[in-house]
This record gives sequence, C-alpha cells and structure tokens, in this order.
Amino acid sequence: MNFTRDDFPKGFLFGAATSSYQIEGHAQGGAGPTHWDTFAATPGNVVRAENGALACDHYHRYEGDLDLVRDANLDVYRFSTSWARVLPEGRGGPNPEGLDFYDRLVDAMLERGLKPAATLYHWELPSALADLGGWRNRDIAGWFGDFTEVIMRRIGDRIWSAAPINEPWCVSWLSHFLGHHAPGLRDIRGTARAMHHVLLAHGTAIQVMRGLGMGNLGAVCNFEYAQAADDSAESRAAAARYDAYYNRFFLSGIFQGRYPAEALEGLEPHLPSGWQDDFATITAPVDWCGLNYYTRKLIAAGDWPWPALREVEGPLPKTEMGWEVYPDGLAHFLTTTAREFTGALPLYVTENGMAGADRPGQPDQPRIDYINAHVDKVRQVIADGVPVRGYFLWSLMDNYEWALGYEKRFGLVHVDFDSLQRTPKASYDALKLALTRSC
Ligand code: IFM
Repeated sequence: MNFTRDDFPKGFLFGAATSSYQIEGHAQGGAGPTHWDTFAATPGNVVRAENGALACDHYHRYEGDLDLVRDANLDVYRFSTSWARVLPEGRGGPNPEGLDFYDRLVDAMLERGLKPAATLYHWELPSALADLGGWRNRDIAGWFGDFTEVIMRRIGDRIWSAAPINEPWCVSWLSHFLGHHAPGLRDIRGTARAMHHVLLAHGTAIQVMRGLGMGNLGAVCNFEYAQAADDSAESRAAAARYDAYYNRFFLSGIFQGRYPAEALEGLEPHLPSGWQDDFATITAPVDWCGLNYYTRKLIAAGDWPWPALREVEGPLPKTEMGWEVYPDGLAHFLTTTAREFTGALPLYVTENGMAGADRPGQPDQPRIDYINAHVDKVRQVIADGVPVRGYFLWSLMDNYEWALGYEKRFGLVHVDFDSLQRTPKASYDALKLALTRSC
C-alpha cells in the first residue's frame, strides 16, 4: 500500500465489513426463512440460483475469521445481525441460538481488541414479514423497532457503534424499482413506499437504541457519482434526477427532514398519506454518518416514464462488477455530505472495495491499486478539513454477492467455496503491513 497509519490523524480507524446473509450460512442455527431464500430459488434471479444457506460457514468459523481481522491490524469489524436468525418469524419469540451466536460473536471481537460495529439490517427480511408486504407496509417500522430492542437488549452493552439499515437505496430502489434484489419488484408505488418506510424504520430503531442507553449511533447510505453522459441539458437533468433519488433522498430525509424536489417529481404521488409527519421520527439525531462508495455512472435521458433516464457505458477501467473505478467520486461525496448535510458530525467510509478475478497465488495488484487510490482521496479530504474518522473495506472475505452469487470476489481473503478454506490475498498482506502499529 502507499499509505501507513501515520498518514492519518491519531485515532483514525481502519476496518473490514461483512454482512450476515453473505457469510454466516443461513441454514444453520435455527434461523427462519427470508425473502432472499425464495428470491434465489426463483429461476433467473440469481446466478446459478445460489443462496446463502452455507455461504462462508462463518456461523461455525467466526473465531478464525475474527483472528484474520485482528491479524490484519484492523481496528473495527463491521458486521450485521440477521433479523430472521434472531426472530425466525420476524416477530414474536426469539431464537435462543441466534441470540447466543451474536453474543459470542461480539465477545469474540472484544477478546481480540476489535471494535464491534453493528448493522441491524443488511437485507435478509424474514419471509413472514415479506408475506405482509415487507418494506411496503408501514407497520415494518414498528416490527423493526421490536427486533432492534430484542437484539440490542442482548448485545447493545458491548457494541462500539450501531446503524439500523445498510444502504436504504438498495433496500428500496434496487429491490422494488429495478427488481434486481429481493423481493424483485418493479413498481414505482411500492418503491416510493419502501423508500419512505425504510427511513421511518431507521428513525424508529435509533429511538429504540437511545432508549436502551446506547450511543455512537449512525446511518449508512450508499452513493454513486452521477455524471451527465454528455453536455446536453437533457442529460444534465437526468443525472440530477439520478443523484436526487440515489444519493440525496436518504441524507435529506435523515438530516434535513425533507425530500429533494427532483425525487418528489416522480415519487410524491405514491408516498403514503401523512408522510411529512414522519420526519419527526426520521430525523432522530445520529452521531455519525457512514458512506458506502464504489463507482460512478454516466447518465443520459431516456424516452420513457419518470425518472426517464438510462445508464451509458463509461470509458474508465472497470472492476469485475463492470463498475468504473472513479476515486474522485469518494472525495466528492465525503465533501458534499459534510458541507450540505452533516456538518461537523464524524464521517466513516463504511464500505469501499472491488471485485477482482482473483485466485490464490495470482497478483492482487488491481485491488491494492483500488484501495490506494481511494484511501488517497480520504487523506486529501481530511487535509481539507472534512471530518472523516475511519475507512472500512468491503469485504473481509469473498462471500455471497447477492444476485451474482459466489462469482464476484470482493474479499481481502480468498474463500474456496468447496473446502471453505480461507487464504489471505496480497491486498490483505499489504494492508496488514500498512496498518502495523508503531508501539
Ligand atoms: O456485497 C455488497 C454489500 O452487501 C453491500 N454493499 C455493496 C457490496 C458490493 O456489491
């Protein structure tokens, strides 16, 4: 790597992130069915119809996995709790094995000197709640609040930080408008409602955790730099619409108590009645904001209903996901988030990384270059006064990349999905060296 810890302010934190369904092995330990299990079982949704039933078997191998986090000299482990593992029916009686698992997991982090950064929901909605309309049903805010209370009563006393929902855009737009993720809907009304309810659930969970006496609570959103594909007024307006419903909708809701006008143009007719009244909950104060960033998109106008836009292939080098490598976008979002939304609140890069065609023994230089380029932007914006306090890699190890199954490898650690053997990649070794503590 071209950086060391010493290039960052004292106390700056480096971490690695994962999520429950992507690594744990959902078939184990009494977890209930989720909408990802059935989405994956529906032909055409997921590459080779792969699911998270076994994944990395982290459920049994978490001790070794946390050794890897510690041995990379990382400070923070960002993980998520599976709603259906804790409450197999989404509501009602908890699964004692599930609660015990997260209890052991958090203790295992602390034993290794790692800070546990919890995300309550990273996408595997219990099927029983999906049956009731899932994120389209306003009641989900209350169900989510109850889940928050159950899991955090058990582990909240040892958590370093907590965020309710990973990437609200993915939970709503990607899953209800584009249909790429569970529940695979393509419906503007369902999308608008999911976008609003996900924020209502966020605020509700923040209030529940405050009530439990927890601190260091935040929100984690994902961002894609939206660039007009050409100089036309139409393309510029299309890129502004993309930016509004992707990048600004959720930040505006949480930090300003309103939604951007360009997003309301298409969404307002479909929002639930009385939606403005929910901002009192949605704006529940948070202590930090997390940004997940990977790429940019070139956007042009499209001749069809709102948002009337299309993506255009860009010229920059791409990762295995087909995503352009565009580190300037990370600097842009860190800077504008602080300037327009969060002020002096600490910011964290809660996810950044790339999928490569990597195999053990093969060069891992593209990932090293990707990390270097993005960390460099973090360093630059800190020098400009943006209060970035940490940088977390996606991901600790290769895992279930949702609709793309096990094909796309984001890990610092290679996983052989037959033997489940873990093998650190060159990027892992380089990071470990870069993060060596001087004393
Ligand atoms: O794997 C995902 C993760 O679940 C959420 N953020 C983006 C990652 C890469 O696509």
